[in-house]
Amino acid sequence: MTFETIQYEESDGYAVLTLNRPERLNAFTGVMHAEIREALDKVAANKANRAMILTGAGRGFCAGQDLNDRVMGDDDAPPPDLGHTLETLYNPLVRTIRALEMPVISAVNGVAAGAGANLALGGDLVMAARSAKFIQAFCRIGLVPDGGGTWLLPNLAGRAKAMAMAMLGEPVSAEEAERIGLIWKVVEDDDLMTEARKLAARLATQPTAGLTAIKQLITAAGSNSLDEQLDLERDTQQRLGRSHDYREGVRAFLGKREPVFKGE
Ligand code: LHQ
Repeated sequence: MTFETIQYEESDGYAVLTLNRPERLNAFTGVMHAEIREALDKVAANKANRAMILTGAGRGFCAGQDLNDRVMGDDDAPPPDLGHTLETLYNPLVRTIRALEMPVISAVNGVAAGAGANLALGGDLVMAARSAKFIQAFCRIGLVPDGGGTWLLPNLAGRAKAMAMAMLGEPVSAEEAERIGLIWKVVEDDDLMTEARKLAARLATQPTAGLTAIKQLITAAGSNSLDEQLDLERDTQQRLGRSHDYREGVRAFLGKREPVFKGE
């Protein structure tokens, strides 16, 4: 299937979704939102997909909302309803990616600004090219970080860094992002996609149901007490303990052989 604003491929047990409006640093439009939604439906529908990579074409990852798009309003029109834009486009996107039952790798190839930065940071394993940077550009146009930014930033980097990033809107380098815990790791520019694909292919051989549960529990920890997490761990372990992959993992260990996981 061909798309206008993204590229989509499936191979070796994983999917790659590439934002593809390089002349606009892959800024979001309504069409792009619709195409991403369609691609994410495909990712979820194919059981052969056990990991996903999210990246951008060209020199940018994503510059956030396309400021030329009609949803941002113009001088002659009444003020836009940005809440509606979030409710119908951005929030479902963030929720869908979080709910995807596989690890999502953000491979941040270049600048990630506004909602583009928070889309990247919302991935489960975030890798960035050394030349990439993250910009919470919203404050420059009188807005708050969206795409989950006001939740992600303090959770990942703490209140002090969150405040400075959100209020100053200054670029944070990939190295700084790694240092403050905003992302997992920096890789050399030329190695980014090789590393991301290697990781996705490896994850595609792992116990996907278990990895999905890890994602769910670590997300839940953002708002749960220790007691609630202990209960959740008990219930999840009970379920996973009855799975094929648990049995296979233990048998393979005892048999001193490599496990063959089905993802179930
Ligand atoms: C762009 C954009 C862009 C259009 C670069 N739009 N053309 C969503 C909707 C609902 C509620 C509100 O919130 C949101 C979420 C948001 O994301 S709001 C925040 C939107 N994003 C921004 O404010 C970032 C705007 N972009 C920039 O500040 C810079 O472009 C960055 C720092 C990302 C990159 O700077 P440079 O590397 O110097 O590149 P550039 O500025 O020259 O951009 C290259 C081209 O891309 C350029 O077009 P041109 O025709 O001059 O070559 C830009 O106009 C265009 N572009 N971002 N968001």
